[in-house]
Formats: sequence, structure tokens, C-alpha cells
Amino acid sequence: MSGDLIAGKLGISRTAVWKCLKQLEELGYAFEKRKGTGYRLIATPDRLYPWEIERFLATSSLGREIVYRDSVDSTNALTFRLALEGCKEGTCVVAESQLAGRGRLDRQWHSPYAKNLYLSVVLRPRVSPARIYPLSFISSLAAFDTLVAAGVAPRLKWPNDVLVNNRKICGTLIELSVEADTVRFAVIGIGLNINMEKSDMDAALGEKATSLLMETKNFFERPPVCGILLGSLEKYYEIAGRQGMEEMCRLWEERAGVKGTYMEIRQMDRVYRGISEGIDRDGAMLLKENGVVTRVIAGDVLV
Ligand code: BT5
Repeated sequence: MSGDLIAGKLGISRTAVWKCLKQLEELGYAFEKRKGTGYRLIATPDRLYPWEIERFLATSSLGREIVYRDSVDSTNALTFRLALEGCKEGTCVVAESQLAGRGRLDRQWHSPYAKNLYLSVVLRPRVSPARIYPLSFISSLAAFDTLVAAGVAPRLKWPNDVLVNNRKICGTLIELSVEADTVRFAVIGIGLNINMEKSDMDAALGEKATSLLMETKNFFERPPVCGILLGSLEKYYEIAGRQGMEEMCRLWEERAGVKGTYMEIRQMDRVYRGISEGIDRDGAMLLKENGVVTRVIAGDVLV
């Protein structure tokens, strides 16, 4: 397209067009320039720029405001700060890397640069703190559907993981701000491994983690995956709002297919063992051992 045409379409000067193209080049876009013909876009950088994600977004609120960082301590931490300042529901933070990406109980989330998705979203659900826990299932359900769309066969692991071929491909983390008997906001954080390779991890993590690239041998562009993920997240959030938290538990249980399987769950220094009777209306795992049903609220599934 000629510089004149671009200038005319945007109602700016030729010099302004040239400046914009320079800026785009600095961001990693590449153009072919031909005298007399104009400019042609020949390469787009592998970055999660908000405008790249927006091209694949069909949501009404989630991700309509995207905060982008090249590097951040943790997308959950930044999102929490923005939520405290009163940002809109659906505001989303994405980053190319995290210096202090976190899991549950202060565990680390490995976040190599420009390889995966690290994103967090602000939700302001109208639900009491006592009933909020199953909201965390919307993130693993959304990741599950996104992975199916990408062509792999995921499995849900209680409470908030998604595995492929028995290796972790996605971890999710919900953090809440609660005041008396109301939830002020929830931050839903999702780490979804896309193009990470074994060489991006240390030996220990390399044994238990996987990515879309490792599973399919295909490189994935991250903005479309991010768009699908946000769309699924909004879908499940709407279901939770319309049909309640019990429906989230039912959907999760149905997808996970844990009922009737033997499980071992570690909680601090205690291990619960038993046959799963599914999850209850609060998202807790019910384990039956010697005829007695125990309700396990949190923990790490060992088997
Ligand atoms: C989780 O914790 O699985 C929740 C992870 C949430 C990460 C996202 S990234 C965006 C947002 N911002 C944040 O700061 N966090 C969220 P947990 O169940 O505690 O599992 C943590 C364990 O998973 C670690 O101890 C490792 O064993 C393993 N792990 C760490 N990084 C991983 C990765 N990239 N892929 C797979 N497994 C990983």
C-alpha cells in the first residue's frame, strides 16, 4: 500500500505514516519498501501485543482492556494492584515473562520469555466469600477447551491443573479481595504452556511439565490462543453468573471424570487416600475410605 494511501485512509501526513512505521519496526514488525509501490507487511513479531490479541477476541468484557508488559513480577500481583485502584471488570494483564510468577503456597511458576501465556483477569462476581471457591474452576475449564481446540487431549487435575499425557501444561491461581461478607474482586491467573521446550526448563521441571509445542511438534502463535482462552473464560464466567457455582462444580466433575477413581491427596503433612465420590457443591473433593467419606478442601493430588 502506498504511503499516500495510508496517509489518506488515516487522515495523517506522510511524515506521520513514516514515523508510525518506524515505531512498528522497533516493535518487531518488518516491512518491504518499494519506491513507487509503497509498503508491504512481511513479518509480525511473536509478541502478545494487545492489538494482536484483540484481532482474535469475541468477548464483550473479558480482555477488552489489556495491559501488556514485556516483563513483570507476576501478572496476578499487577492485576491485584490494578483492581485495588478500581479497574474495570474484565481487565486483563498479559506479560512475555514473569520474574516472580507464582503458584499456590508461594511456589514458583516458571515463566520463560515469549514462550507461553501468563495472564490474569479481574472479575467482580456477586457471590459471597463462602461460595466463591468453585469460581476457580472456570479457568481450568477454559484452558481445557482451549487445549482441545489446539488439538491435544487434556485432563483436569483437582483442584486447578490441566495435564496432557500426565504432564502439567497449565496451572491456574485465584486470589481474592474479601471485605466482611462480600467479595470485592477475584483475580484469576492462568499460566498456559505454548512454545516452551525441554531446553527452557531445568531437569526437574522438564520431567513433569509439557507444552503445546512439545505435544504436537508444532509452533503456535500465541495471540489466537489467548483470544480463544479469554472467550472460553467469559463463557464459563457467564454460566457461573447465570447458573451458580454448583453448575461449575458439576461441569468440572463431568470433564474431570474423577468419580470412582482411587486418589491420594497431600495436605500439609497429611495424606488422604480413598475412592473419589466426586466434588461437593463447594468444590471440595470427597474421598471414601473404609466406608467413611472425608471432605478434602485443598491439597496436591499425588495419585
Ligand atoms: C499453580 O500452582 O499451578 C498455579 C500457577 C499459576 C500461574 C499463573 S501465570 C499467570 C499468573 N501470574 C502468576 O504469578 N501466577 C499465575 P501450583 O499448583 O502450586 O503448582 C506450582 C508447581 O507447578 C511448581 O512447584 C512446579 O512444580 C510446577 N510448575 C512451575 N512452573 C511450571 C510451568 N511453567 N509448567 C508446568 N508446571 C510448572
